[in-house]
Amino acid sequence: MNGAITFSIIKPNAVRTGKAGPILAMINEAGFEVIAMKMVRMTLEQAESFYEVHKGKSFFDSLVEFMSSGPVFVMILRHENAVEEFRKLIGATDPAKAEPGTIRKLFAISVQMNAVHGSDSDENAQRESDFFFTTSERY
Ligand code: IDP
Ligand code: MG
Repeated sequence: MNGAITFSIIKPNAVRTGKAGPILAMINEAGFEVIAMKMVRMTLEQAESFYEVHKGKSFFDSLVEFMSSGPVFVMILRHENAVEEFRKLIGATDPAKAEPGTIRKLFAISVQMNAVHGSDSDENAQRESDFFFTTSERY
């Protein structure tokens, strides 16, 4: 059975340019329920740990530097088939390849600064949610 939660980050470029509100509105309109949310600025070490699956890739150092460059919104979202539905809403990693009307198509500035993160599996949705939120921070 497909899971009911996914984990998302509104990335530093989007927060910095005042796009968190419009992105949250799109998430809300698409029927996702926010069950946990906070604004955090990751340390370099936290970003390295969060993205450890990408360690060794060419873009890793630049990615973790970017992700710790300013505050982000982290959140847990509830929806039927949440991981897959949210990936559809955000669009492809590369905004040039993202479908029209997706969050990344609308708000990304580059492959790296692609405005939002969305978990790629139920297992990672759990891991990423646990990375940022205790049980009492979820509603
Ligand atoms: P995803 O966010 O769509 O799941 P991943 O392949 O998991 O994409 O990559 C994680 C993040 O790393 C991307 O969202 C993007 O910010 C960055 N990234 C991925 N591939 C590249 C690249 O080729 N150049 C620069 N940054 C990249
Ligand atoms: Mg990914």
